[in-house]
Amino acid sequence: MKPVSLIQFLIEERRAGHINAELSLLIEVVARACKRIAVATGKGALGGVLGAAGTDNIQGEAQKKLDVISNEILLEANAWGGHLAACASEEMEDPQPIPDGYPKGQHLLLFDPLDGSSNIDVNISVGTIFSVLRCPDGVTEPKVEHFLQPGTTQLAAGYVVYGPSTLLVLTFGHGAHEFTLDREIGSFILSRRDIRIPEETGEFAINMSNQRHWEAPMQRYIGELLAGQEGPRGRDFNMRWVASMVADVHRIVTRGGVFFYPLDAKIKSKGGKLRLMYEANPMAFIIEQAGGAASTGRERIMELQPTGLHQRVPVFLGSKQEVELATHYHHAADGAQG
Ligand code: AFP
Repeated sequence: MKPVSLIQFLIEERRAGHINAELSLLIEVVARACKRIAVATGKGALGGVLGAAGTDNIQGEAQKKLDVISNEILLEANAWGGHLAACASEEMEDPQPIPDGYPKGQHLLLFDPLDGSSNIDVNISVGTIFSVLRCPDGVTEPKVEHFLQPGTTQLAAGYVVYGPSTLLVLTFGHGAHEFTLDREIGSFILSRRDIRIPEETGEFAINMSNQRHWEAPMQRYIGELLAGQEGPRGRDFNMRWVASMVADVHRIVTRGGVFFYPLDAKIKSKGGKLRLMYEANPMAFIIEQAGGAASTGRERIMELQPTGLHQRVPVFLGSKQEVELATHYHHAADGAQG
């Protein structure tokens, strides 16, 4: 079969009526920016880009130099194309308007420019996550409130993994598709169309060091997995934790599995660890499009009405049966308490 480039794929999606020309251009621009981020991350120590930037982001987390560089690459690439009304990023407190003098479009772009950045210095996969929303009609100066749309309204979502190879996984709500960067010709090439996540799995991902801080239903669910063949599940489960969400999610969309970043006593007041608008929602959209499920343990992630640009939520996602069972344990515990 002849290789299909991202550009060809976008043209097909336009012809199928799944996207318009502006959204197609937006994805091309994001993909091009991610190629530049791949080059910057790939240089490692030789590029002088490793280590801390000496600043904190809006969440109070120390920024890596590559966090700042990746954010600038995405902002700069998207400023002038005429496809965006505004951008929002993990690295900036407020949305970034399109600079004066450039045409404005109808889309809102949210991104985590470099997810898993604490892994950069040890040469483990990191990634970019993005979500695209429509700017409400008649709004010319988008504010935070215009971004606060539930995940079900996303027009597109994707992530790029900067690993042994650079990969883009993309959805417009008509399946999830994977593209691999051909470094020699500089193009993303379709490598898997219509990804499907197996409903069942024997592999889970969670940071076990937080176990003692979890809520009772999470303790129960993971306790049963750990009990293996002798426990109520009657079989053994394997565990993986990269601590780069993009890498953990990509493993799940490749060979199945389930990922959890649940609520725990240390982060309860913040609402969770991962960010709804540019981590949980886009990943939930991709996972659902690939036949999986995504929940907070209590509600479907994509149905949450956001209350803040940098809002955090618990995240359970991946193989349907496991997400549903863990969610069921939370509902059962809530019911018993109520
Ligand atoms: P960083 O971007 O600060 O490295 O955080 C990564 C992340 O947001 C997500 O990608 C991981 O799944 C999760 O945090 C890892 O969290 P722990 O370090 O608490 O395991």
